[in-house]
Amino acid sequence: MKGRFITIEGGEGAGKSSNLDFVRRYLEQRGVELVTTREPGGTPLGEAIRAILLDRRNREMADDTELLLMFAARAQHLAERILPALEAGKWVLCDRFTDATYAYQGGGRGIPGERIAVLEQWVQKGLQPDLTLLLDIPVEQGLARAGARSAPDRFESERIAFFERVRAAYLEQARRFPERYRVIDASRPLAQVQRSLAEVLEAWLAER
Ligand code: Z5A
Repeated sequence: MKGRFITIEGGEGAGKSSNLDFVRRYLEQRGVELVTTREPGGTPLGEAIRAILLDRRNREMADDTELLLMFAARAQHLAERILPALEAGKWVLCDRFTDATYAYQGGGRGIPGERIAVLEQWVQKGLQPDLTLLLDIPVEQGLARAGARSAPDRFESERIAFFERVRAAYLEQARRFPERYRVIDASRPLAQVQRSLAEVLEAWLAER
């Protein structure tokens, strides 16, 4: 497998969408052939699963159902888009991946990490991102940013304590995997966040 796999993670209002395009342009300007995608979603089937997951009417969804749907969408995404792209030598830039499962279903919902790890191994067969950019922001600041947008989906309707656990779980993942994680302080103005992203990417590319 020749391509590289980069993921962008963060809690509510961290600015993933705002920064994904910046990262995409940064890499393309350096001649990288890139596939940009997202989770849950990224394929027609995955996007249909995403709609079920985000629909506020599905408030009775059991935690295990949510977890299994995340990995069902991921299995399709890997088979249909991510693995073929990497095998063709393209790079993949993905808005959220399995670290989000450890953060939201693990930290947020309280599902034990060992159970998530079983599905991770089953579905990914050892594949991990080469680089994970974590946009970290205090929960209240992120929620204030996100609150300025459209009506909240099923996740966005959660309470502050849920998002505090999500943030803590992300930071714990970053501590567990320092070799692939880069934590960026996303509480600063966008131009400063993007300056940090450029520095991180420049250093990371220089190590390759
Ligand atoms: N989920 C899960 O539970 N388990 C999993 O395994 C996976 C996902 C893969 C959908 O994902 C949900 O799926 C997500 C977790 C769950 N639930 N939530 N919440 P998503 O990626 O679509 O969800 P999202 O968090 O809503 O992503 P987003 O739309 O990309 O939002 P964002 O990170 O907050 O980014 P943003 O839209 O760029 O920024 C928010 C606002 O802040 C916007 O008005 C910007 O203009 C502003 N902004 C951004 N950066 C700045 C700075 N630096 N300064 C000032 N203002 C800023």
